[in-house]
Amino acid sequence: MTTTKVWRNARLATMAPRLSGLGVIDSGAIATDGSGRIAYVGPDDALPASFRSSETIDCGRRWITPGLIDCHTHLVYGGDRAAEFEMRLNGASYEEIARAGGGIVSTVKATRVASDDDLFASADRRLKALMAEGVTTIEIKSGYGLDTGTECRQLRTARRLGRERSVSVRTTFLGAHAVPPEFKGDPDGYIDLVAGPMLSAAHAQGLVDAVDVFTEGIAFNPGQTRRVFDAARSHGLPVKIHAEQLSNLHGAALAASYGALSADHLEHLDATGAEALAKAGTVAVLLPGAFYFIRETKLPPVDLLRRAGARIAIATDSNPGSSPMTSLLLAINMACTLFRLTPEESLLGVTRHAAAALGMSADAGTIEVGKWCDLAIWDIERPAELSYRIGFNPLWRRVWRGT
Ligand code: DI6
Ligand code: FE
Repeated sequence: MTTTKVWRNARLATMAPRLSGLGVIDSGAIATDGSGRIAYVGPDDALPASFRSSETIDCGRRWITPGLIDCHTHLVYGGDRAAEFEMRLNGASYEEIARAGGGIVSTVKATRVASDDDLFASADRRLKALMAEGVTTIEIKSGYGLDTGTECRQLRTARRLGRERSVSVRTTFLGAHAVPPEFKGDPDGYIDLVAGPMLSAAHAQGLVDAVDVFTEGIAFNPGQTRRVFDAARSHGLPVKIHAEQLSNLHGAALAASYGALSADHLEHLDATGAEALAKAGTVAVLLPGAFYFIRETKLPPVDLLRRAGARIAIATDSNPGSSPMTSLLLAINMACTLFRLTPEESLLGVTRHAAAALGMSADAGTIEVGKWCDLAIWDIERPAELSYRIGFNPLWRRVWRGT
């Protein structure tokens, strides 16, 4: 239950598009009316009289941003890959490990044998770490089940996190993440299952908000990607893509042609791909944790994306293989240090643009009247501190749907 509440004496980075830059209001107030949504945002001295007797939180001139949004995670899985980490440090590459039957498939085995409660408990610990840094919305993908039952179990666990914790969860079906052992050598046969009965079953249970494909040499080709996207379209579901992570298969442009919400990774994206994203309004999601963890050297073409006018979001890609990361603040620090995003771009990337990558712009991502009252209140002197510090958490209070 939410009640009428007002946060006063704060500096606001509303991220609202009609204000420039961060949408700063220097001496601001925010009120919620009990609906869990924002009823007033603006100058403190213009706070309507009706809110002046509400429960008041004096923010002591702290900064308030929208609650942060992690728009690309694989949070629910069994086991971990610390042993593989060791292997890599002894010389094996990510692709070699994947081809040798390690990589994603080893997490699939661990996920299939994990109980529902184990899946929930391990993901819950990771979720808590993200929430402690002000995350109020998170996307969680399947893709470590690769059979109908386990894919649905992953999505159900993700939805359960959303019911039991104070966070908004969006679930993405990623059946086309890797070819499971029982379809070894028959990726097309596996895509028959994914695009057919598997997606239908997950969707029929109401577990799917979007459909994703890992389009890559070690995963699925553009033709197979199309088949999954066509199936998604027939169910009326929006699509996303893992594209141009290790090579350029022109997956981003393909996804843009389906009006995808986002195309993610993008280290090997070219100018045509960047323009296709901008034109379609498909958000470019950069994942610096994976870039860092697999010691990638090809930088995503940030300048091409800027020049094309594409929106850029940043996420953790939290997963056991390529980005065992549960800090969105570290992700924006890396986006600035490794990818040379500006602090302003990086903050947009975990607020307004991250909301767009989830198709949630009407509810989240900015501090505007009518949106969910999801706030992060920070003990900082300027917003750039959020991407500047490394391993330091300046969160003072977190507000989800007004509480
Ligand atoms: N790209 C990635 O970086 C992760 N998945 C994907 O499609 C890797 C997932 C894993 O290695 O477990
Ligand atoms: Fe991913």
